[in-house]
Amino acid sequence: MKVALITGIRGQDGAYLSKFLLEKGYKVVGADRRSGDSSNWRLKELGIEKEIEILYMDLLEFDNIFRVIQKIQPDEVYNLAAQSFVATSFEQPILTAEVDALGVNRLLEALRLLKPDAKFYQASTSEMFGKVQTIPQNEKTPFYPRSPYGVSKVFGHWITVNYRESYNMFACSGILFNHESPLRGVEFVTRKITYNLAQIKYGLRDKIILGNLEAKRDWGYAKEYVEGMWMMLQHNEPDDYVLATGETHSIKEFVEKACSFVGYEIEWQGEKEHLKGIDRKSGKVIIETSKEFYRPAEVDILIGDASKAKKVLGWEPKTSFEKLVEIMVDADLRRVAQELKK
Ligand code: NAP
Ligand code: F7E
Repeated sequence: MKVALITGIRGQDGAYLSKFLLEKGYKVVGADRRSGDSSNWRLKELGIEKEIEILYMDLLEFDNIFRVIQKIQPDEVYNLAAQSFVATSFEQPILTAEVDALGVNRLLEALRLLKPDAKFYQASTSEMFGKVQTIPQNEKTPFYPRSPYGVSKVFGHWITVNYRESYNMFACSGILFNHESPLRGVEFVTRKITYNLAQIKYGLRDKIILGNLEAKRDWGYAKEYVEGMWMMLQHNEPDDYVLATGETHSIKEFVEKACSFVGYEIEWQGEKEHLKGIDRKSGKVIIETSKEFYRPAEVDILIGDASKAKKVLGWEPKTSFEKLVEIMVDADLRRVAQELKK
């Protein structure tokens, strides 16, 4: 039985990847930093909470990482742990760098010393492209990060490449574009929209206040992206791959589509931080914007070219933008209805 260690086990991707690897017959060990929230809601929703061994491991603490690797001797390590919220990285740039940059180095160093033949996956990100230098972006596009998060992830990416080239380790960096799902944290814009819309639908809220609605993202379905992570580690050579859909949509489009699934037709009035989204039938203001949710530097557009992953790994996304929005809206309508029954 292969042993996989997943850091960030309680995050969106950690949950989907765990389920996928359990179905493949892996023993899954989850590294949990032991934060205040011990609800494990994602693992519970997927019905796998009891099938995973959870060990405490924080990417900030080298000795802790060292002991965990020594104890479990993993065959594959998926480093999904991160301070992953871009907005917070402007408030906590040093913590973000400690976890998202040096944390990767700590983990790689422990593996080099204790289990150099383990296969390693680093969760890199399209945020590294930031102020994009080409459209679309692929593995050869130069990085121009626009946040402390993006800058830290560039270090994480290059240190992964460096350990591969210096020590011949099987280390891969997956440059994943935004991937969403019903398990996405509510601080991220897609889930913020779908969850709050469901609350509006059930009369628990009046409106949603958002930031920059003009930004464009390449949004895929997280469940499919974790399969791509695993495929990278099964290939005979370690390498770096972009995973993306090749389509881009603005936040505004996401709002319009999500609203249409709950029966609202949005008409926009005003501009930028004075923009309002009004339901045509009822005349109710559903969306407002505020400077509070704008970032000091924005990533305006992302659109990925995943043709290498398709050609070499046989990976390609299957779920359309429209379907993804529908899946998320449906899940939140169900959740809010259940919350009301309690
Ligand atoms: P997520 O839901 O925010 O999960 C991140 C996890 O990292 C959380 O479980 C968190 O623990 C854990 N963590 C934070 N600080 C830690 C530390 N010091 N030590 C150990 N664990 C720590 O993120 P996700 O969406 O699943 O993304 C997974 C990874 O892919 C992240 O590295 C993210 O940066 C990267 N990524 C995500 C996307 C995307 O669109 N989702 C795209 C590209 C790359 P708690 O549960 O205790 O908070
Ligand atoms: O923002 C705009 C915001 O926070 C998307 C992480 O998984 O993907 C994610 O990072 C866009 C930005 O995701 C609100 O300004 C408008 O332009 O959902 P987000 P992100 O910053 O793209 C990448 C690939 C990662 O690697 C990250 O870990 O939406 N936006 N209004 C808003 N964003 C938020 N959060 N909240 C708003 O109210």
